[in-house]
Amino acid sequence: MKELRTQVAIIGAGPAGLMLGQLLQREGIDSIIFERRSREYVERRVRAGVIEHGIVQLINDAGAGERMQREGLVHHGIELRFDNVSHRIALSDLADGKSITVYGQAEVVKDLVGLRYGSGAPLYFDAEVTAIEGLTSDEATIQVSTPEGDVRVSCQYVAGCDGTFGVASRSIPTSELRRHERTYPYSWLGILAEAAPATEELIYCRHQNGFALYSLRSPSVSRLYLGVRPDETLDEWSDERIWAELNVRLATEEMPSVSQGPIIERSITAMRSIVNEPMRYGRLFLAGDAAHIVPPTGAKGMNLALGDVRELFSALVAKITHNDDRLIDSYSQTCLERVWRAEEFSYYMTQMLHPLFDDEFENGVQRARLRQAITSREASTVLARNYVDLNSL
Ligand code: FAS
Ligand code: PHB
Repeated sequence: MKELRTQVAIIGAGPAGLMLGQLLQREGIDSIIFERRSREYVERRVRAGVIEHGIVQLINDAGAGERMQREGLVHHGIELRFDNVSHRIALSDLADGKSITVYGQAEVVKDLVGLRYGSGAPLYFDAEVTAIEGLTSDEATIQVSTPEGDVRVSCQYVAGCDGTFGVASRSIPTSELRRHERTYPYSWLGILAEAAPATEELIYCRHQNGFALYSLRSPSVSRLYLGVRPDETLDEWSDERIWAELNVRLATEEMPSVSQGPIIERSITAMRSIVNEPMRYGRLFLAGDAAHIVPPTGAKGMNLALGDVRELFSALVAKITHNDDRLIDSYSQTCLERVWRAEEFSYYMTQMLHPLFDDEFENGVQRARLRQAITSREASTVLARNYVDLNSL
């Protein structure tokens, strides 16, 4: 069996693992990234689309923002739409001039993969981590299965950036790990379409038929979502049915229909909230979806992941370079305070915008929340500050 040694072994080449590798590399700290999927698969995966103000700064500070600055779309507001009427939330006016940038997660991943390869730092695709040992010993080891054979890696620390239900969170003894979970009674059907968006800003819509979101990726590519029942499958949704339902839910007098075009990607994603506590066990640190899941209504998934990485990077530098344990000892608690704030905001946005078909009381509460969000300056300010920069609050 091949043997490798590094300071930090990173499991997963999603935004969290790649960003951590980029930051450590710039600091001169050795790391190796292992990703079980292929490069093509990881770079093609369509997921998040909105980057918070502070996370845009992090990406730029990490030297990974050149294309994002060129191609990303800076937005200063979003729309809340219900009863076929739109209400703008002036994000920047309400949140000290801060803005969001619309730039697909797949583009962030491509940029970080390119930087990793350009630096020559090790990044292995088709390399699945199958076991993690020695987390409470003098050094940890991970086992990796690759097409060329198995690899054993000795390291000082393991960064579990392997998403939900990955080997990292499973390596924390069940006596130590507490998992908190909420599953919502709906899923999101998402499409990517070659169609110039009919809107300048994102539209979050609550319609009696269900939720809809009008987002975008570029001036010629739209990203749209429909709330659907959790048991629905893609083969129940023809292109015609998708477009017809998007038009019904999003139509207003000013925008009677969405722009249509060839659908180039489609998926259905379950809506869940998950928090794993603690986010550290010995030499193992969880970051990103390995530690938490949020329903995408608050656009927090990737932002939360990169917020964890910002914290983990500082903690590892303090320990490895200055032998200072304080930040690694407080890592889990520091992150979890921010994680629960993101869970609360995502829960608030999700509950407010997804009508229930058998609970008129809940629907009444949702409508009251929506009306407060657009009529009360205090409520819209809290929404704007959470939406535009929660990870920096
Ligand atoms: P990721 O899941 O991105 O990356 C983990 C990586 O680890 C994966 O590439 C996986 O292959 C790899 N891995 C797993 N086990 C491994 C092993 N044993 N060995 C090696 N590698 C391993 N967020 C939003 O804000 N907006 C959205 O619209 C949105 N849509 C989403 C749609 C879907 C279908 C999913 C699943 C998530 C979505 N999210 C969305 C959330 C998403 O953006 C995540 O928050 C983000 O990918 C988190 O990044 P990571 O923590 O790096 O995890
Ligand atoms: C997206 O563009 O994919 C997107 C935007 C905002 C969300 C979720 C997804 O809340």
